[in-house]
Amino acid sequence: MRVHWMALELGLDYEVVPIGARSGETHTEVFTKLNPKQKIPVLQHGPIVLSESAAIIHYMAETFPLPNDFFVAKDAVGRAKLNEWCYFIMTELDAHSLYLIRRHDSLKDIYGAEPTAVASAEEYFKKQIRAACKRINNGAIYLMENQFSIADILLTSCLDWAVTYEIDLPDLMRSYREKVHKRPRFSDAFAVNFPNGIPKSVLRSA
Ligand SMILES: N[C@@H](CCC(=O)N[C@@H](CS)C(=O)NCC(=O)O)C(=O)O
Repeated sequence: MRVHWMALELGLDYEVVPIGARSGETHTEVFTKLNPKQKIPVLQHGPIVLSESAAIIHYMAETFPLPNDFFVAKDAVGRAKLNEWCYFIMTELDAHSLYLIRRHDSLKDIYGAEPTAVASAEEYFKKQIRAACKRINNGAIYLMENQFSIADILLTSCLDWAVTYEIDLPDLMRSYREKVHKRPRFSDAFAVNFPNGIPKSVLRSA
């Protein structure tokens, strides 16, 4: 979703090669050569092959011309502030919290059920999201000087993910998410990434 959204924001003409997670398609010889971690997404751009959604969209932001409403860091401080958001979202919200819930709840048949860790990850997510609210300007639409950036793609995708897990969001995050969803390329990316709606395997177990 993150990579499609960024590609569409940039107006790129790109080829989609659908590879299903846990379908065996990430384990073929050809795919494993591209990404030995056997994970999607993967971007191929000429000789460049990249995995990790955050690294991919960061590369795209630095490689292709950005539309006028995109945030462009003017100096090291601007770049550091953007990185601060991106690392926070990818570690505290994505990897430590949501992905733990994914592995040990939605995918518990593969990774094992860990209800205590899942409950603790949900609380941790809520704590960190409340902390993040303190860094969002009330009234601003976007995270970086109120201009759209890769940090908004990462945060919105984590908020969407939390909502599919029925995690309550603070009002500020709810309205932030609603405003970012109004970007036309968001719905376009959703349609490309989830042509049949959100798959059941993404949902939390009952
Ligand atoms: N940190 C990685 C996570 C990628 C990831 O977990 N991808 C999942 C699908 S969303 C996957 O490839 N799962 C396949 C598997 O675990 O076999 C990123 O942000 O790109």
